[in-house]
Amino acid sequence: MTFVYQIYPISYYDSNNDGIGDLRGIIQKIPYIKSLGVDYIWLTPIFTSPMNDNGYDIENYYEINSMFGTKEDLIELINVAKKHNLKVMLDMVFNHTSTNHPWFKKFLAGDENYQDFYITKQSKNIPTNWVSKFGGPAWFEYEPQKWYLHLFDKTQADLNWENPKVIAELKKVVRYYIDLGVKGFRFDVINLISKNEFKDDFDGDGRKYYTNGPKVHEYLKEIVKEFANETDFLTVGELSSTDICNAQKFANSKNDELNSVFTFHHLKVDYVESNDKFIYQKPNILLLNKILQTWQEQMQETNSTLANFFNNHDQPRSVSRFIDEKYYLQGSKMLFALQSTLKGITYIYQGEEIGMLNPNFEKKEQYRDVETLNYMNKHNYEQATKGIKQKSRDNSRTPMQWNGNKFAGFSQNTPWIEVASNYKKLNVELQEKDNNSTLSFYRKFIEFCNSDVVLTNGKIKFEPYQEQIISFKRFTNSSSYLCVFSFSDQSCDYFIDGKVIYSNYDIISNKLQPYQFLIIKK
Ligand code: TEU
Ligand code: CA
Repeated sequence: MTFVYQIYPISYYDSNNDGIGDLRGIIQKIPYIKSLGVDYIWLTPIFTSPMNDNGYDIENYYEINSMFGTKEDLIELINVAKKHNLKVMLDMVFNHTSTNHPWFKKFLAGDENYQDFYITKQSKNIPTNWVSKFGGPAWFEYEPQKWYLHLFDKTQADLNWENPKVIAELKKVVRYYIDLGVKGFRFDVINLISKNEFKDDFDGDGRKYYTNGPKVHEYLKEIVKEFANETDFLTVGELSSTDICNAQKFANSKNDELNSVFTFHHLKVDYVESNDKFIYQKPNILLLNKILQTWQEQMQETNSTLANFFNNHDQPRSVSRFIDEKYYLQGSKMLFALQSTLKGITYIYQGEEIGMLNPNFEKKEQYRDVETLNYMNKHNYEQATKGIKQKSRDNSRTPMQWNGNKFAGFSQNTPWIEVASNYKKLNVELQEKDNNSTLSFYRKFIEFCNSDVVLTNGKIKFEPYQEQIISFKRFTNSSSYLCVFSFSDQSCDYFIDGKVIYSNYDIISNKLQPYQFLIIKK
């Protein structure tokens, strides 16, 4: 099996005590990362950037942001990782660049070579009624009656992939990093790159016109040619609001597109009713089961690979989201067992391996994320607090909790975002000493999965849903497991038919304990 560890560098480990995590900090932690048993590390963007969207607004693809370090630091990181048998993946943000990028500046200055680099329109009124993913209109009027498209922040201008020069430039970027020794890429919102119908959306926010556009697979295949012959190479595409049919193509087994894909339907189970993620809602487990089943079984049919995850830098902490925090120890183990026994590649987001929780920020001033700040500007904070606390992207961006010292051992100086106040109880150092901790469980479970043929190669088939219980079979021709996951905070009756080979509880009875999981050999 393949396990990938995602690092959000700004919050991982600060080696020079300026309050900002950096590449040399990651280098120091490589032995720790390797001790988890993972195969790859994925770093979210580390390139020069004004940091309006924490690096997803890239100013220069070839330069390392000085707050993170230098090109030499990156090379050293790749080499140290390699010595530990770890491969490094970088994050390629190719749907847009920062408006500070020289291409954009040349475009604005009227340079002929750059007039077709971005998606621009001339019109008296706003070209379409599309809504930016961070709120507000998706077009910016940079000169009277001239507009550029920005599906995200207004400082993130959408590139025009219709222009072959853009594709040629982006191919150079991937080549440059492959030559440095990088062994994979994560492609940011890669299914949004093809846009050709610029129409008003009367019953939506415009996504139907720019998601999985007509040339998206053609464009991607062109980029992928650049690393078709690389070995041990792993790519994952982030797919925004995708359908299964397109996801199957992106992650097909011919390897002419991507090796795997992230989709988000399973993490919208706590905002289906309102369609506004900042309105507080409890997750709907019935729906979670249905989405996991549909995606797992249908991707399997075409031999397409899913990237399985419950956490990343855009999502609240999964334990706070799905588990009553009273049971965080058992719950964190159950969630990891679920995501690793599904078929596909398992992604672990920093801090998840110690069961980090949402920080529960009380004050407006504690938040940093552009999406959250935009939302706060438009809504009454007192009324929206509960939802913001539950869903803000800052929930996962607080510093990694290394130990019980000041600032959780992340830095000796005030970090760029506050440390969650629970760090004295919840940190790596304590969990290293505890054989029953979430951290110890992650290590053991990864080893177990890697050594198990059924989990590595077996097929998957879901069982009928029972109140708060998700279960499925993993099986080969010769063996079969029933994997059972309780999302209930109560114990409930459950008849075990077979031998339990793994659980997060010592108690095995005819009752499932709160958040118990079982792997049962038939
Ligand atoms: O995210 C894309 C995306 O659509 C979301 O996960 C996004 O955070 C969410 O819709 C907001 O509600 C990617 C990156 O992971 C994210 O950090 C960037 O902000 C975004 O692209 C723009 O590059
Ligand atoms: Ca630093």
